[in-house]
Amino acid sequence: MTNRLAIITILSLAAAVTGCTGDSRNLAASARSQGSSDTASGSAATCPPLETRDPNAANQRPAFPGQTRACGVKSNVAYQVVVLTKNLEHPWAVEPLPDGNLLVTEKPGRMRVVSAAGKLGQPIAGVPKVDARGQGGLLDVALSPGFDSDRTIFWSYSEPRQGGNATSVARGVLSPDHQRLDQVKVIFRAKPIYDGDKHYGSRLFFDREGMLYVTLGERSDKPMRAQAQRLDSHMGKILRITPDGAAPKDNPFVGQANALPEIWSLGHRNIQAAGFDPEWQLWDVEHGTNGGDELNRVGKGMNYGWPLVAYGEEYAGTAISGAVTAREGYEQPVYYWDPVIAPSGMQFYTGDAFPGWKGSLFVGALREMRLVRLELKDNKVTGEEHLLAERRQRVRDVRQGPDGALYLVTDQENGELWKVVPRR
Ligand SMILES: [Ca+2]
Repeated sequence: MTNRLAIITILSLAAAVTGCTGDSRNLAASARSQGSSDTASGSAATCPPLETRDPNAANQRPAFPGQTRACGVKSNVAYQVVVLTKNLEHPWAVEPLPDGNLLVTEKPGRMRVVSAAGKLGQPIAGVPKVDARGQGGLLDVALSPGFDSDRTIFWSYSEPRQGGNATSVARGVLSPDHQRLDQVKVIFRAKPIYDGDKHYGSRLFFDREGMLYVTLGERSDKPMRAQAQRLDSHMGKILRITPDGAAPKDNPFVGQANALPEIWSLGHRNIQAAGFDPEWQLWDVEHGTNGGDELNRVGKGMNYGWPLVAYGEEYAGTAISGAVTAREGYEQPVYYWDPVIAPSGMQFYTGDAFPGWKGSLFVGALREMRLVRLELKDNKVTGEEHLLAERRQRVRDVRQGPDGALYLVTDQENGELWKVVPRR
């Protein structure tokens, strides 16, 4: 109890000293000029960093200035939080619908629509059975690019399989009364099957060609880690498939012997946050081990390192066996968190409701129980701000609605759905 109180006190203090005072643009500009002229490795202490606690992995060094512990910045945006409901059981995803209602998933295996006013709809019929043990369950949901006319949605889940489970993707047509899903079809089944309960990924989102991206974890257990580097496994990958689940011909490993054609990028650990920026550049924020959560700018066919190249250390405090923090041929993260935040859900903000947040990358934090806001410039992180920490809830997903509001769900037995709007 004493330890727990101490931890809460430390976290509260950390939240209280969020950032530094002054103009965030000046701080960011200062960091940029320093970053471009100083290529030596080591600290980029051009301004007070937001993170001041001891790192998890004491001896690791960033590959370039600004790769971790960015300047603390304050957007000074006036917002208020409307709690739409407190009655969701471990919600995993929120997807704003064009009509202002919100489609949400709950990890135990339910999907429902919450009205714009916060009224909880009945569980939608037609969702296939999920394996909800551990980190498994009903995961992400995405709207078809043609949702307005086809009313089709896609969702991911840990599917019970013979001998274990694995992440699958299904699609179905949402009835106009939000009561049921019709024409339900499993379009993709990741392999191999594994008897575990961790690191399923997964986020779903479409590119401008109408291809569906699926992010996957490597199933966490040490014997499974190497799968992230194997092209004959879907684990620890970002995949790109058609809405029917087929591999597009222009995927990077199509035609390569012993390579699965759905793979877009490899060497990922567990991705529960990913998406496109306004210029259609793909990004992910993935769970590392202690001291190794990372933001990546994802390229076609690129290798993000895990478990050979990674920041962080084992949860027991020992080095990750066989891993280094940098190696030729493996992509460096744009940014890493040490200590970790445990990222889930992300959104590049493009709305008009909050002009001061335009261009910001929002990331949900489970362990740190807050919403992380990053400022980026020239593909580097120039500022970090933490919001909503006073609410002390694990943020599982963050999405922008058509109204420019931000919608968040929190990972609890009595999980909440928040709408963040400008303060009147
Ligand atoms: Ca990496």
